[in-house]
Amino acid sequence: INLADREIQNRLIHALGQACQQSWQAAPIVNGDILTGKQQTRLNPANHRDAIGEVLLADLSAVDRAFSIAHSAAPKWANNSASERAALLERAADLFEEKCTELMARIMREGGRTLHDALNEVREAIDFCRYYAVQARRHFEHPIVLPGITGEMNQLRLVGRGVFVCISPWNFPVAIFTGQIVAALAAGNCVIAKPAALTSLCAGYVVSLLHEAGIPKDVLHFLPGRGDEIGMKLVSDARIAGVAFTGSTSTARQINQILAQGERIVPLIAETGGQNCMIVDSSALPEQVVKDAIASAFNSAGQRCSALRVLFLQQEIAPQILTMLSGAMDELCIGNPMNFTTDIGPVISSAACKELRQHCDRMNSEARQIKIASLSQSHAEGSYFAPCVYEIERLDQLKKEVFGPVLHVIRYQADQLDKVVEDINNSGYGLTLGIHSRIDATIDYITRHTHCGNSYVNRNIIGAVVGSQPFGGEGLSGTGPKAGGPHYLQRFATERVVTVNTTAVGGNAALLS
Ligand code: UN1
Repeated sequence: INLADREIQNRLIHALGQACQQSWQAAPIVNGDILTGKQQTRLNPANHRDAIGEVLLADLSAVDRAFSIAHSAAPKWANNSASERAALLERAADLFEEKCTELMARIMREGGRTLHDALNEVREAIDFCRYYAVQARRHFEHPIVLPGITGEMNQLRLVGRGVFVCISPWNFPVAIFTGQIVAALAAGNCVIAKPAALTSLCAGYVVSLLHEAGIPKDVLHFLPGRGDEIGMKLVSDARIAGVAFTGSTSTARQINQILAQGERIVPLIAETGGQNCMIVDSSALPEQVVKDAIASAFNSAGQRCSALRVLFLQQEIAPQILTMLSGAMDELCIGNPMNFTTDIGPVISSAACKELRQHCDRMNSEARQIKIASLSQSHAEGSYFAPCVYEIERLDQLKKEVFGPVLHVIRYQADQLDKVVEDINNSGYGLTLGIHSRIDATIDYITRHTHCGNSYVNRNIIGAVVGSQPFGGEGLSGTGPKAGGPHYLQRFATERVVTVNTTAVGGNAALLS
């Protein structure tokens, strides 16, 4: 879809307008049965008054039911051929394409994401389906034959582990939710999906499309609810075979602790927060820096774990960059996410606004405010938060990840680059990093010495592309492996080696052929 094309814009507006007329519902689904539960109304974060649908929260008893059905379904699903599972994922991708505007409408109205973000997000979900389908065929369809001594044959097989619990965030309510589930399914696992409470309408629709694509009802279950209730009960269950989690570092820690209790030893695949920095030296191109810093810090209202939080500017170039940055921020269009011209929509909730305000109050007393974008009266009714920039002195003034459109700037002297690198590493996070420089030796030094999962040189630091830029961090930013990368599915599987003595009486040479 080319959004610059007028004709396409008109068709999209029409389709979105129709999709937005509806009131949506999401309910727990176990074995295809739609369950009831406590009802919660979802309001549009762009105005806080538009009731966009109802979510029925899963009862705790649904957890046991989902586990027992998924557990029974697991052996058959794991023994299906990988290409059969891949074909279902490809059918799901086709359905997502067909239902693109319905998905976008939910992402915009429930998640407050802009039209451009919503379209990119649907594309990303489709990419995950197609990419993991290819990876499943490549790594799971045919066992690897390994060398051995004469008279023996060895075969390595990748097999689904059992029941995976997928717990997803609200900031990519369709793409990350879909990506986790389809990876676990492609690797041969059954799935119980727990969406973010704030974006369960998006998630419920995704599950209905996956079922429609042919994912068996006993293989994929859906339990909307609170993390500290349903989420905790799910990860406490003895039948769990693994967890895929994207969200905050503190929740990942909590999940780890719960998993460590009891008899189980199961993997946690966690993608968590970041304290992402961009280092700009005096050889950088100012126009490019400003464009990339703005996109990285403020796109999606800064609500990406990949977003830029701290801009390190070499002293010589700092005044010019800050003047240009401030001017460029005057051009940002903050407003209704449904409009084509909107750059920045609301943040997810008024609670998120409040937390950001608290951070800015602290910054107002201990840092220098460089810029704050202006909001108008029309923003008052939604959870809009004005993008802003503060100059601070040290990275450790930021105690934790600030999940919104707040950018921090730190100046450094030319001879302090190694100290900058050391400080970034000392934050403990290691997700994304930006470098703006035209000096190869500087780029090489930084990329070799920083512990970051994804480094971007002379460009923005968001929007990792499935298959090209596998995404995920290290340290406090996550366990890896990288989503959308060639090693992701393997982590959802267990490896089994079968060795056969082919010279034994009765010879079993055919067994592994
Ligand atoms: C997240 O915000 O949780 O690179 C992940 C990006 C996205 C991933 C963000 N593909 O911005």
